[in-house]
Amino acid sequence: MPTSATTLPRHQHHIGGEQVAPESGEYIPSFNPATGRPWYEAAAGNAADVDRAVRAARTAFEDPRWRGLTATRRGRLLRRLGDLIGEHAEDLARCESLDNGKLLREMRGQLAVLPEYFYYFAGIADKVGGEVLHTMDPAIFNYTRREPVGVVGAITPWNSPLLLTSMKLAPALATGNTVVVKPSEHTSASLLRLVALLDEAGFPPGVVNVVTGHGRAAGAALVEHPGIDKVAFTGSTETGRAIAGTAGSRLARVSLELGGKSPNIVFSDADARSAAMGIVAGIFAAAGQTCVAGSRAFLHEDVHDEVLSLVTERAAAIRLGDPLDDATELGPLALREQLEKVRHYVGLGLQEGGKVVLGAAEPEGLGDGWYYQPTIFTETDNTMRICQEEIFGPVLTVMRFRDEEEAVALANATSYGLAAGVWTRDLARAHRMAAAIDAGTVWVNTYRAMSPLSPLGGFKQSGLGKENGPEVIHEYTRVKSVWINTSDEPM
Ligand code: TXE
Repeated sequence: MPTSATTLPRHQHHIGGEQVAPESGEYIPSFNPATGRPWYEAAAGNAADVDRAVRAARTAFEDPRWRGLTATRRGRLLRRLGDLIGEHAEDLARCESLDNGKLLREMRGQLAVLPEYFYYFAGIADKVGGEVLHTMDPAIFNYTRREPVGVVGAITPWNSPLLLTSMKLAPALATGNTVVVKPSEHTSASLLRLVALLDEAGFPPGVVNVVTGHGRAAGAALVEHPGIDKVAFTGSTETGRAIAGTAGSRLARVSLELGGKSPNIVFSDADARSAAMGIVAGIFAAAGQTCVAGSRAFLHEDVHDEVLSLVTERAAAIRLGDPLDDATELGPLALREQLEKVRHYVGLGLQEGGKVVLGAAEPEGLGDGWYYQPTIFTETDNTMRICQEEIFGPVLTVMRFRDEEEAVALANATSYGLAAGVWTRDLARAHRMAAAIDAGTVWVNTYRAMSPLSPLGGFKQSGLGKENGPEVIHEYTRVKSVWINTSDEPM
């Protein structure tokens, strides 16, 4: 890894199995959020770099070393990759923690399950097949083939690079596609390490390529490239909408995993303590920088004060600090811009008449890192901007409700529809709520549970298509219908 005059390590693109310097000669510094200081530079990709990567991916897609592999052999490669991720778990966890400030403890937990994503899709690889169908003519033998879509462009954000990219890579590779990944300009390091493991696992060169760089340069060039058959994106709704417009206008496929403003609803019959802990974990894990963050708590009026005080008490005790320290419960925000965004929204919440019962300040004594205290607003109204717009930080708004109908109305009164939590011991109510809430995931008496086995994806402005579970296979395959005349008669 060559170093610059500033002695920062330099990461290159990964194209066709090789490290490739950016055509522009330019690099982007990447910062450690716990110190506010840069720790490496990543290649600043442009359209020429993207074109090179897409060509490499197309060549690999046509290459018999990949195309000629049986699905079972592809599954074996994915299993090997899962094993290698397990063997390098500590290194990968540490790398991502340095890059985006996620707790090392949490990253270790994530790395313990990450191989399962590759194992699950390794198992699915040779179960993806077509169907034999009836037609109106008995002499016709009609069947469908499920084929890879081709070259996939994956664009991923900074909040969980390894996990969110793996959710795309595993199904894309299981079904025989090749991929060009454009990670966030803020967090390229862990993904580049993962891609080195793909080489080690034996994936042919060019099957997965990485072009690092800014969204408006490398990301936009990837979406516009005619050689990209499908774009798989995770990030903000605004960028997702722009990407869908560009990709859609050239009829490329798109799947989008976007923002959220997820409700966490506590009924009076719920276990108050579990619900309170679920609310705290739902919003303060990863400093609120998760797409499924439970940022709006709705508490039934009979338990409002009790649950709020449990939530506030636990949130006030959260230990902020160095994400590498095992005792830390809340690390820094991943980006300076994100810290500024949180400050802005907290100011807005105060202007709008929200009452702060906790936080609303930066902690002292933590150096130059981008830390913010867990913050709780009460006396909020669901129409306030802090209740409607994704803050993506440790900011919870709390509202009260009177009955089930009002809870549903408030929960659904948002442009988003990613996830929701419901806390109740009433089984019938749990099912009624699960049906009534307009969100792609509903958790009952738990929050943030996720698995490669179960589909994830938002409704409304939270996304398009699904990730994970058997559903995702449709996102990465195309169906061909084959008609064979089995008679000697011309038709
Ligand atoms: O996201 P972007 P940003 C939300 C969160 C955050 C806000 C901004 O609220 O505060 O988005 O974060 C690439 N064509 N979420 O600016 O822009 C970009 O380089 C092609 C929530 O980081 O969505 C990066 O790789 N690509 C979300 C990726 O898109 C483009 C997670 C995401 O960046 C592009 C992240 C373009 N025109 C942010 N512009 C969640 N809900 O999980 C940018 N990119």
